[in-house]
Amino acid sequence: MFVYILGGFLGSGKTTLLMKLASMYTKRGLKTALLVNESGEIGVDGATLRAEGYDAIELPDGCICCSLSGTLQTALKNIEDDIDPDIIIVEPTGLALPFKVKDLVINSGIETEGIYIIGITDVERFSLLISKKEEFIKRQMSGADFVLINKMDIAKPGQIDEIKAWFGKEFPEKEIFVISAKTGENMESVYGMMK
Ligand SMILES: Nc1nc2c(ncn2[C@@H]2O[C@H](COP(=O)(O)OP(=O)(O)OP(=O)(O)O)[C@@H](O)[C@H]2O)c(=O)[nH]1
Ligand SMILES: [Mg+2]
Repeated sequence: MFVYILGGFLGSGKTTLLMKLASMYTKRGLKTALLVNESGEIGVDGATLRAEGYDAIELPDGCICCSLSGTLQTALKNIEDDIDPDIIIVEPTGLALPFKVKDLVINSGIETEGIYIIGITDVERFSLLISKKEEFIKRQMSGADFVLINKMDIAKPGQIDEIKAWFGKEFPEKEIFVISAKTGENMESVYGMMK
């Protein structure tokens, strides 16, 4: 079983990406379970995902990297026991720190073959976010195994280069993919990174 954690700020496109990845894995014939931690705003909830035919578990309000850590670990155990999927995709809230979520997965007692963090950022609000919350974004992206710059379909000239430059300075070792989770543009390169 492989676990993927989608780490990215509010509205960066985690749920949109989650749906694309789930569909890709289903096409590959792999059993996929989705674990979402909705923050109580608009968004795709567990019921919607189940209606799409996915095994989806929704965790209630609160953050899985802090107040709901026990709930997360119980949910992972239940997924292993009841669903026994090939892949688990976890979407924490946009305020979660993915490396904390990863530690919780490691300590949950489930047996995994690998746990990966996908960092996701979007062209729409990157500048604003960095001007206001740069330290948080650094911590949020710090554990990412690779990074997606999402919403390329609405990028203005220079925006993608600006984000690449920031990552190049802060995290020169991280591989970056420029994608649109919405239109599917360049998603093949992301699928290529996934087990
Ligand atoms: N243009 C464009 N819009 C996108 C893309 N990906 C996501 N969106 C839109 O951005 C908004 C937020 O996307 P979500 O997938 O819900 O983002 P999220 O990270 O799950 O948001 P939270 O769970 O609320 O933190 C939605 O209106 C999406 O349709 C993209 O590639 N291009
Ligand atoms: Mg979401």
